[in-house]
Amino acid sequence: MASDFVIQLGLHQLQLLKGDITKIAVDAIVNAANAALAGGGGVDGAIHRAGGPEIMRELDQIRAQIGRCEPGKAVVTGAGKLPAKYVFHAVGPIYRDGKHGEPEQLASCYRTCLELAAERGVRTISFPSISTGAYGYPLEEAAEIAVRTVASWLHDHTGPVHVVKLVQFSDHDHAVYREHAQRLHGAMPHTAHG
Ligand code: AR6
Repeated sequence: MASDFVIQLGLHQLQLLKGDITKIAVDAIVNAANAALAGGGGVDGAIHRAGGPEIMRELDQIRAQIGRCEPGKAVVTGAGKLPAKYVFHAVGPIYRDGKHGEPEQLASCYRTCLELAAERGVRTISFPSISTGAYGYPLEEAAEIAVRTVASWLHDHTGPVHVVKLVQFSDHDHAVYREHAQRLHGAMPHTAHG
């Protein structure tokens, strides 16, 4: 799958792609999970279907140890049959009005997963548009947070994480992300293609 938009940040790349995240080979795939780590619909359902039952078995063990995973945090499993080594199950905020810590929690999902990636020597990582489906986060705001948080983290960190793919499931979502990435490109010292 061709990358539609790339921001080059030194040695690192932020890519925007439209597609099914379960089909894109990376070292780590981020899931948009729930606090119960119980599986569900949307991208969570797609990841468990494609990855197979092994992922839920690992989550059962994690749940037995920690109970819930609070919004803004993430837990790690293997990736089963997915084309990846790890799945990072990040719990996005359920959107209320944006005044209950949702922006901070959403940004924390991206940062936490990037930290988990760096700790594990992950070079390539893909994210879905966390919280913008069932959890109702307005897409424009979520796209701005996703693009800004990842770009700023990449800008500030040297290390193993080289390519971050933000994956949108629809043309409309992709166009919105692209608009925000282009705006950011104008504001940051780097080169972009696409
Ligand atoms: N590849 C990439 N993106 C996808 C895919 C896919 N295969 N399938 C859906 N999306 P959502 P949330 C997009 O609802 O809002 C679950 O039940 C989708 O179009 O999956 O964080 C969990 O268990 C949307 O843009 O996640 C939680 O209970 C984006 O992924 C709850 O939903 C996120 O939508 C989490 O809600």
